[in-house]
Amino acid sequence: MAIDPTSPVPKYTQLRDHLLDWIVEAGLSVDDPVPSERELGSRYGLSRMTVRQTIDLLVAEGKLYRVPGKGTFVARPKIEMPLALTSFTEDMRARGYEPGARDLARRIAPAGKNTARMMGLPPGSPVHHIERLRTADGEPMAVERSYIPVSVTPGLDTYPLSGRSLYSILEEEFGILLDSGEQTIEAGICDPADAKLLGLAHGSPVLSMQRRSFANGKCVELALSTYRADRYQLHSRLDPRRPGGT
Ligand code: 16G
Repeated sequence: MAIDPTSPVPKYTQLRDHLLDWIVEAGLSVDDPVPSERELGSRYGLSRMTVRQTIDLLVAEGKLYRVPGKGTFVARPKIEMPLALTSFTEDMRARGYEPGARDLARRIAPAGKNTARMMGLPPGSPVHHIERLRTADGEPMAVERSYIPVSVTPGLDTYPLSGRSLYSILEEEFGILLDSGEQTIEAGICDPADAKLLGLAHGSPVLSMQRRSFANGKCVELALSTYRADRYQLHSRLDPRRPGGT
């Protein structure tokens, strides 16, 4: 396997593809070390800078991770984001992780114009703002910012959320069963504050989610969330093509 210097494909991209193939061929599994940058440089006849660029890319993609002073290792496969109205707690438990939440902020404030419009509320209606850092086995995975109308959940601010699922409180304490929802997912760059919370390098890629959840036609939650792009990916089944392609 060699790098083709005449190819229009940049050398660091060629090395990325070689390395990914090699990891499979060599039968490496999660947490196994990959060769050092120096070794890869001499193996492929590439400069240390090019090798570093490739490793940086694979780390940002969530395929490898670095441990300072120890080396670079094969990362766990990404979590497939469910395209369903599941709660973080349910989803993590179903995958065998222990879900967690750290309260970052909680307050009641009047809904701004945009929030009110998106939630179908009169502007200025009181809404709960709930900001949480979500963790799986203690590892930060996402920052979630939820807006919930006080009118449907009076007193929600008195329930601790650290050890409890928000959706189960809605169900058990307020009798609210979310029955429909919609979600927009965009690629984004982590802002410095969220990067710190999520343990990411500045400028790391993230998935920005905007979810509206409804019960009986009423919007109960507007959630603006930042998920680590190195730990999450989207997967969806595709509808079959219709004859004629329309
Ligand atoms: C999911 C939802 C979030 C909701 C949370 C409740 C997204 C992408 N996800 O993470 O809106 O607040 O579940 O989880 O928006 P909980 O019941 O574990 O607190």
